[in-house]
Amino acid sequence: MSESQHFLSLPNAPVESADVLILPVPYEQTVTYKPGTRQGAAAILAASDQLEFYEEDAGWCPTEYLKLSVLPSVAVDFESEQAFHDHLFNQVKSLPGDNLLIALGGEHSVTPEMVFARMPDGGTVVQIDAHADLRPRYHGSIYNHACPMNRIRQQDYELIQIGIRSLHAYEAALIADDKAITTYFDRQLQRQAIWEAMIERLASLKGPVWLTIDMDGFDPALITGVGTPQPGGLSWHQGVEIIETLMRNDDIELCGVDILELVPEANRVSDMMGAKLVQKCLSFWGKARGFDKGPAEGSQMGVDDE
Ligand SMILES: [Mn+2]
Repeated sequence: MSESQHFLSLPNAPVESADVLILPVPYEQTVTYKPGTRQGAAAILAASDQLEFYEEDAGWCPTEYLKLSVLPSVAVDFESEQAFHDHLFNQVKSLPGDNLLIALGGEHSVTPEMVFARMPDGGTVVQIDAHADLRPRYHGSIYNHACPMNRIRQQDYELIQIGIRSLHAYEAALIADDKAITTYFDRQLQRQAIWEAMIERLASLKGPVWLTIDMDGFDPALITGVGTPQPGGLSWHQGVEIIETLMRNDDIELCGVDILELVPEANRVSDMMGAKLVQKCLSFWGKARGFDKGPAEGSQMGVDDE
């Protein structure tokens, strides 16, 4: 029994009427290097206490209009990896649609079941990550956190990878062969023309889309709190530009976002970055969908704003 959790310390709206669902998935079973990602979701929610209601990029207070609900954490103690993943699928499948789902990890192995549950008719997965995560198995398991994008490709979703800078030769060959995978390697993105082409690709996407953010996609000088850090990576502003581009694209149906692989650290910088990523998502998403012109009945109404 976990006590209830909150975003921005706001009261949780009823699930059925919430515009934004935040789902903690504190699963850590297959990590290979630095442990602690099971604490990631709780740390992001704790850090969110320190955010302002006002979101400075879109220039509004999203929670004046958006109703948020932080759901109970997904149960993670099961006899097998498969049993957990089946449970996760059913749990996500049972949620109402027509809202923004933001899942907080936990390790990267949790993405496929959420995509399968929330985006059953196919679509595009946009992945921010240092690692390709395209291994067919790792340490004997298809559920390892090195494998989720392979599982997603097996179900025929298109894949756009951003920031990749660590991969097996097998994964490099797969990327070269598979026309449904577009990989923007980290080093290439240092060239402005390639960065702009990537942003243009995101701006012109259509149909169902899932955004998966492995926090190690960012520069570890910016966010040290990840399980498998790699030098290089996205800057904060590059990350925000990617999120803004996707959230403002009206031609896509955004089926969900996940923010994963955070390993909280004592300095709390990484935790705050996770919290602020959540805020950017709901701000750009809400503004692009005209919530600011609707009734001011969001979660912060009636709450002391000091
Ligand atoms: Mn990953």
